[in-house]
Amino acid sequence: MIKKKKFDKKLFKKQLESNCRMLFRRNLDEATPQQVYQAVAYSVKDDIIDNWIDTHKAYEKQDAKMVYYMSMEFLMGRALGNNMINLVCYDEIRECLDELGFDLNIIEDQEPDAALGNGGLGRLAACFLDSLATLGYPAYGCGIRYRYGMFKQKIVNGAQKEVPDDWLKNGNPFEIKRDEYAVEVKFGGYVDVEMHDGKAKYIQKNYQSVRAVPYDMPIVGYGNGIVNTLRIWDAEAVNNFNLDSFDKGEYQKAVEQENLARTIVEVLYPNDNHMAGKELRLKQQYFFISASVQRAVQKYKLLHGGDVRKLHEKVAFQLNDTHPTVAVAELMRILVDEEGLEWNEAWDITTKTCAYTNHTIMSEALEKWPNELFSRLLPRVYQIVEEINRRFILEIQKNYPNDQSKVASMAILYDGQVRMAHLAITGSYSVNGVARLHTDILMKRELKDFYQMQPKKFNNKTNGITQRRFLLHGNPLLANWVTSKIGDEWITKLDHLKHLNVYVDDEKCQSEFMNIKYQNKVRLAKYIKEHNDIDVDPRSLFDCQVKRLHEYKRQLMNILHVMYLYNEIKEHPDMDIVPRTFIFGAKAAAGYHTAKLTIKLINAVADRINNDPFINGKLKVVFIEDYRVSNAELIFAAADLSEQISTASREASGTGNMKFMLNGAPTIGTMDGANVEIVEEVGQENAFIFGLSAEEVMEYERNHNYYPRDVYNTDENVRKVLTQLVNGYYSPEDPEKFRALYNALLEQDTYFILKDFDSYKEAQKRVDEAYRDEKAWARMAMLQTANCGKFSSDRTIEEYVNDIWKLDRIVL
Ligand code: 26W
Repeated sequence: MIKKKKFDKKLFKKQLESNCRMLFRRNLDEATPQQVYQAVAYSVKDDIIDNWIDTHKAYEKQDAKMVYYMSMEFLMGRALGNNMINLVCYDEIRECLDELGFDLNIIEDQEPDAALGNGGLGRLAACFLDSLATLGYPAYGCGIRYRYGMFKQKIVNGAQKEVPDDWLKNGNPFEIKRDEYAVEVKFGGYVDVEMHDGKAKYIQKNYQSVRAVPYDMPIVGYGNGIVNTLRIWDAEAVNNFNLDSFDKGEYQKAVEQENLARTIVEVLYPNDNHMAGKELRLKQQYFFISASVQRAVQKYKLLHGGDVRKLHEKVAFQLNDTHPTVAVAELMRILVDEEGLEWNEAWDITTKTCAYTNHTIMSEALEKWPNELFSRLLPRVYQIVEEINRRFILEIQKNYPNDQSKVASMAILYDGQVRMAHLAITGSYSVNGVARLHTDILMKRELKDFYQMQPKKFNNKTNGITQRRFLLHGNPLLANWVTSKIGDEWITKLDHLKHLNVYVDDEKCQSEFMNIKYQNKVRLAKYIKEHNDIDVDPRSLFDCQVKRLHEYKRQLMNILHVMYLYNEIKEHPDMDIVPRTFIFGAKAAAGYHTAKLTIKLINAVADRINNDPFINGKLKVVFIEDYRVSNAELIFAAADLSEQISTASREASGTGNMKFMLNGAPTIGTMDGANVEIVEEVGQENAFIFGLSAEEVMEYERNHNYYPRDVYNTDENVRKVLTQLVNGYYSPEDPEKFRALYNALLEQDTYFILKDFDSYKEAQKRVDEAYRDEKAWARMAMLQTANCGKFSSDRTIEEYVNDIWKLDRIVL
């Protein structure tokens, strides 16, 4: 099955040498590490290109149905290592480089992460592309080629500072500009109606436009010769006008169009789960959607005799959250205005083409655009949304004749706003959540009325992750060990990991497994020493929480617990406690004050504890700067404990939880998102579960009867750590520094941190006890890896394919 091309080392070295000379006019031995990286990347691209061409030929020949995964975010990370892995020539290339005197790790470190995403949703898109290619399904990722990706995070005096991510500075060896597929995207102006043969034609006039130019990146399938495409759009100015024009109006417009092109793809919005409502963001959305949909329709017509009426038989658009939802209206516009179809027929095609995934129930993440803004920017698309809404309301009224409340809860246009989620649901044949609990909450609560009206649309697709990046590439020691025990089929069939279950009681295997963990901890300790100048003991328990900083994820609860432990050790110097290293990594949205203050608190606590000789190495706190895909791989491999402690009901799924599990770290967590299913796979007794259930949280919220002060009054530990937020214990220079955190906890505690604190503390105590029994712990760690099969994105993709997209595998 695995296609392993005979790797010709001599040829590869020649290619490498020649690429280096061609690109930099230098021989390899004179090249900088960055130049060597570039030369290696171009050589790997040489090895990809034939398969890339052949894959697309095969798609055309077989007239395959294609999914377009529409996403504002693709958090790809680095490409070189991943491409080498999937070409099944990683070891060979490493040997080549060794022989030439280069260290592949150092070469890989020259590549900037492609950080075109914020967090979970963007990384999920990247994992899905890997699985689609590996399973041999025809797919395009469609997104934006942001000039600047997710900002780089610097920690200066304990605070986050955002630095622009100039990821294209040295060029991007893997991308190919496809100027021949450029299309025009129009903004603003007004809509004129002209009559042609008794039929109204709607024409957008006096608009501004940009030229959307696609760049393609190869997505290499694992060992199967398939190469799919991530297509990201850049914006260029249309230059069919004359900048020297003496016509003032023309000149003005020319300048504006130039500006539009320059600004539109400038930067990724660094908000996670928070809608900022910026006009430029809506422009970005329409920009890449209009371009992608135009191109998909063009391509379909080219292959099908110019007739679009069976588009849905060969094309599916998967909308990654509400961000690309304007696709519903854009496809309608193309079918009705440009292809001349009747409304009903166009609507039938559209609603058989679009499918929508919901990734969050956080209300502040729901995208709603003011009608004024939407109609000014997209005048014709807005008219179409109005018509979709008008017809949808008629349908609601037909279903619920005497119930205006249903219109209020489901209409697309409401309260002066366009509700993008409602447009997505109405225009899609499938609506899915990303973990069982999340989908249940959508059906029973958030989208209850939609579910009642169209239950068949709703389905669950529990998220997954790709083992090719998060085990094979990120943890080579463990990957090799697994292969030595059960063979390498797990690389494409993660279920096979279950064969490890027979080894979990074998003491030799246990010590091999834990020895690998130890070596990965040494690797991370080295990284921490280099980047943070902190010495951490690889024999201590590595307790990790790495993810976006958000109140609902409760990094604050974690650090409050560290503060509590510190107090305990101070009070009982002989206290017997397993030495722990608490590792945090998180970016906060630039304008999210509470999140940024939490980062300051973590760093202040770290500073105090790490420099307190009294603590004697029992506690260390590390905040890893600029958490991103590339250093995440090191952290997952080295973790002993995975912190998944969101307020129950809030984390739609989580995917970091799966990455830790794969690498043998048990979870301390709430019954939220995919944690529920992780516990189901690994067993209650092999996880540290605590806290309110989703039901209980929602019950408190319904009844408004949670009073954080009650906890404060009765729990001495809580009182003590809260007081330390406002008495200067961690901020002698400014005792009031953490007042806002204190107030938020005591006045609202929206995320039930105080409520869950004691139960969290008890769960942590259970961890401490469990870790002392080395063999039992080794067993529990191995069980994580062994029972992780379900959480491969390969499984998730098979479900999308079977239930939603109905694709056929391609044979080369
Ligand atoms: C409009 C601003 C905005 C930006 C990003 C709203 C919402 C988002 C994303 C949906 C946030 C996100 O990444 N959600 C995460 O998606 C993951 C993949 O499904 C889940 O595992 C996480 O639980 C969910 O928070």
